[in-house]
Amino acid sequence: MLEKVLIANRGEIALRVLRACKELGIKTVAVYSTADRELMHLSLADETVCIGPAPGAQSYLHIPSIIAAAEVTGATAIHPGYGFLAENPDFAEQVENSGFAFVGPSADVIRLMGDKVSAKAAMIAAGVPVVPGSDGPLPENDKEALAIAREVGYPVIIKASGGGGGRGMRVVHKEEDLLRAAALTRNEAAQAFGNPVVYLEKYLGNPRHVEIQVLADGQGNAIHLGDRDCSLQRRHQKVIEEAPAPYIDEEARQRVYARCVKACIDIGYRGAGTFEFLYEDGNFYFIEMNTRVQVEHPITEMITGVDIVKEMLSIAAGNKLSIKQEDVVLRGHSIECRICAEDPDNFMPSPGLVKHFHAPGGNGVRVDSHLYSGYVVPPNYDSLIGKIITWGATREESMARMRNALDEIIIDGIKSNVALHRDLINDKGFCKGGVNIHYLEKKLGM
Ligand code: MV4
Repeated sequence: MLEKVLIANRGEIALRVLRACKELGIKTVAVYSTADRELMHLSLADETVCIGPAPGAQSYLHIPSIIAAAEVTGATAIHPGYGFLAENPDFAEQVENSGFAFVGPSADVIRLMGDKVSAKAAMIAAGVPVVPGSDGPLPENDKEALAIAREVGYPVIIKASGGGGGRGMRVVHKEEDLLRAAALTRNEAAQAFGNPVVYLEKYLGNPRHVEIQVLADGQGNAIHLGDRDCSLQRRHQKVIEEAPAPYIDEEARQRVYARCVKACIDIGYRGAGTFEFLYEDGNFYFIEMNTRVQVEHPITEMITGVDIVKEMLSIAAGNKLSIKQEDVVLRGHSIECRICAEDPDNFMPSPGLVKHFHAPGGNGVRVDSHLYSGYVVPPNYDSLIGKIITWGATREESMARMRNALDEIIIDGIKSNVALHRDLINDKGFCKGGVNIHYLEKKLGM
């Protein structure tokens, strides 16, 4: 097993990774910015290193500071968590070139998936279903671009190859708008991502966001851990996720699982990964792959019993997968509510002193949070302050437990989205299940 892991992150995921390390007998190094001296996991780590001032660019995103912290503490591996440097191929490369294990895939695979055109090409080659489109960069030649869009059929969507997660996209409803939209998106992409390449897809009007969790050891073994529905979102920020995704065609599901596993082996994937799909009319369409642990990984842990973070650490130590596909049994249903420090009226971040925090509990309730009474949420980072995760034998039972958990939770002193969750868990459409990606924004009147 790994000897000493540096956790290159903060907040709830830093605590989550620290817990997994402690279970495995791995020593831990927690790094923190000057805004984060009060973080919960610092007092639980074997060593701590201040890596710089509050702004992310000077601390959690500053590669030399993190590598230096690993060097001075004698860490043998670095876990990036999610966000920050987790999907930065240059970081993964520098970590490995400095002699540390990177807890994640190779820099080459991160780079391959970070470029959405090359990611899609790799999926097509592996037989993963993708959204029909340009299957490569949209040609700069006007006639060729117009021909592809006409063949695909309007509406289409133009996406930046360097984008992802909802950044750098433009929907085009009619032919006369195509070339202008392509030029605009290229310009914006060159500015934002330093890469003007765009590609084109059929625009799906009412899809659901369904993703598939995988684990691979980079030694020829890969498994899937089922799917999650993350359709309940606002401005590309997920609000509630559940596993498994309700009302999915079982044949299509098993087919796409097998293709994701094959794709992992074909691309030499190592670590935990997520294949993101749009799901519409019984069909899966690949859009992106995430090469990191995800915020919503606990719901998959709840229905599989697999500890994804422990498995990531074991894989990074060079071990083969500890579980085979036949050992993975999907059992029951799990829901996650993301708790954010934000103003319920305008969704603006609402940092400050948490005067009192009480975590919910009971059968099938898990709380992943770094919050405690007296903690001050700093204004510098993402507003996620914790996650409530429930499990039940049925979707209804997991929902009933979430309803209780939301009744029990107390967060005094700062504004939060708890009231929104209390509303959503009783929402008629959500209770029925299977809502699409536009449901929440429509409900909120956006
Ligand atoms: C799409 C789409 C419809 N058609 N692609 C947004 C995030 C990025 N990962 C992909 N996104 C979308 N791609 C085609 N061909 C609609 C979205 C989309 C979306 C996808 C998943 C979750 C939430 C979303 C919200 C708005 C748009």
